[in-house]
Formats: sequence, structure tokens, C-alpha cells
Amino acid sequence: MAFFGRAPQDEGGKPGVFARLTERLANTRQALGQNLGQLLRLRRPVDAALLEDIETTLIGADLGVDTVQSVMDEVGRRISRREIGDSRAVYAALRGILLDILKPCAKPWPHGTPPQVVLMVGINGAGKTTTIGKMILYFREQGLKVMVAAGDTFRAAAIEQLATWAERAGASLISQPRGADAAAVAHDALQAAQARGIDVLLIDTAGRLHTQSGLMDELGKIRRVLARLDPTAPHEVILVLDGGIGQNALAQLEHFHKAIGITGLCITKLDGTAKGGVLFAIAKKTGLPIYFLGVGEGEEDLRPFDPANFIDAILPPGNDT
Ligand SMILES: Nc1nc2c(ncn2[C@@H]2O[C@H](COP(=O)(O)OP(=O)(O)O)[C@@H](O)[C@H]2O)c(=O)[nH]1
Ligand SMILES: [Mg+2]
Repeated sequence: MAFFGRAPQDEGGKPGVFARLTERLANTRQALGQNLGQLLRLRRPVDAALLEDIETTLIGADLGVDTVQSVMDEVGRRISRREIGDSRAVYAALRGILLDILKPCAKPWPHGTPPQVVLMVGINGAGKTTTIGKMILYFREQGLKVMVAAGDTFRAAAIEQLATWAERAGASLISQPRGADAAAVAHDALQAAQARGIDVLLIDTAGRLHTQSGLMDELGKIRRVLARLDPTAPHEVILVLDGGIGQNALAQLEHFHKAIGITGLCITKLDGTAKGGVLFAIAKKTGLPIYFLGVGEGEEDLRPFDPANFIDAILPPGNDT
């Protein structure tokens, strides 16, 4: 059971890792798995009315119109090829079709030549700083030396929040007082990381500037400053998206991707939202790697993305029986 990097028995009496994921994704499971299970449990004929009900459920679960269309097209093809006989077979088919949408986005974290420089971006409140905190722990557990840079210099509280995580999870911290130039912080951090043999440098950034173009300009400046010290840096630009905002995540993604080029994603706050279906829309639209899911505020609540586990958690096998 290596899927979350830690075996369930390491949890010291707490529910296993997969059980916890399942528990945290309860709202999305309700919107998707439970509703589909109810629709498909009875051996209803696979007719236009049933297909319409399925389509409505998928849209309600925030998969997005385009994704739902392509899923329904595939279901239709399988029906006409007589691969689907009754409503229960539809459930099994949907599990497979939805899994196939996510699979291209499952990539292991791309470890690079140290120091690997990771720029964390996203709008205010998306979960950047919290995700960095959790990633510190994740990398530390692999025996890596981690440094974080407090590039959100707008609020003193943001710097403190990162400092707290760094201390708790065991990373060194590079920061400057509030109001400092974020690019200067990034520059100092990379220089220190190079000098101190750091494996992974995680750079926090601000999510809100006076204008959107100000935010993108600042991120561009950070990029240029880093590249002066290491032409290959930043090695990863990770967009942190709040999964609870549903389809709005797509617009955000497009915006950030166009402006600075995103290499991978973390989707946060999948606990407590029924909009987890947005992952399918993101996967279908971008195919970008989804490295981590955030399923809570604690340091343990980061999950390397595993499509099969995600599907099992929101569309449990046998839910149609
Ligand atoms: N429930 C839940 N809350 C989260 C998650 N990730 C972040 N948060 C919370 O969302 C809020 C904003 O997070 P923060 O990391 O400060 O966002 P930032 O502005 O992008 O740095 C904080 O209260 C976090 O505790 C998550 O996966 N689940
Ligand atoms: Mg922050």
C-alpha cells in the first residue's frame, strides 16, 4: 500500500490512509457515487431517460459540461457496441471512463538536481502556504533537506504562518520583513539553498496584488531573478487551486498558465466540498500533472494524487449493488 507514501499501519490506530481519504471526500462521493449508485442500482433499462439522469448527476457533481459530454458520448458508444447491457454495467463503465480521464494527470513528483526550485502560485486563500507546510513534511519524510522562502511579503501574518510551518515540519526559512521585494527574497533563498546543499526549495508567493497584472509581473520578476542564479530554475511552477470553487478553477488555471506557465497542480480543500468532480474537468482540459490533493488543514492532509484511489473513494466499487 505505497499509494500515499505511508502504510496504513503507520497511522497508530487511526483509520488507514485510504479510509481517511474516503472519509474526507464524503461530500463529493455523495454527489457522484451515491447519486449514481441510486440511479443505477435498480436494473433499469438503459434508455434515454436514464442517460439523461446520469448526465444531470454528472453535471451536478461539477464535472463541467464539456467533460460530461465526452463521458456521455463514450457511454453511448459502449451501449451501441452492446458492451453495456443494463444499468449496473453503466456504473462499472463510468468508473472506467472517469479513471481514464484522470490517468494522464498522475505523475510522480519530478525530483530534480538539487536544489530543486519550486515556485508556488495561486490566488489568495487557495491554500499555497498550507500546502507548502504539508509538502515540507512530505519531502522531509523522504530524507530530503527542505528550505522555504517567504515570498508573500505583503502581510506579516503570511510570513509568520510560513515560519510556523517551517519550524513545525523541519525546513529552513528565508524571509525578509514585510514589504520587502519578493524577488529579492527568492534570490536570497536560492543562493542560500545552493550554499547549504538544500534538496528542495519551496517559494511561497502572494496571491493578491492591487491588480492582476501586478501579480503576474511580480511572478515574472521572481522567475527572472531565479534564472540568473540557475538558468534552469524554477524547475516547477505549481498552481494551487481551491477545489471548492468548482468550475471557476478552470478560468484561474487558464489565466495563470497563460501568464507564467504552470508545470503542475495541487488541488486543495477537497474535504468539505461536493465539487471534487472538478478534477475531471481540469484533467480533461489541461492534462497537467496533478501532484497533490489537499484534504484538510493538518500536516498529514496532503495526498499524492492517485487516480485509482480517488475513483474508489468517490465512486466505490459495488455501490450499485
Ligand atoms: N479544509 C481545508 N482547508 C484548507 C486546505 N488547504 C488550506 N486550507 C485552509 O485555507 C485557508 C487559506 O490557506 P492558506 O494556505 O493561507 O492560503 P494562501 O493564501 O494561498 O497561502 C487556511 O485557513 C487553511 O487552513 C485543505 O486542503 N482543506
Ligand atoms: Mg499564503
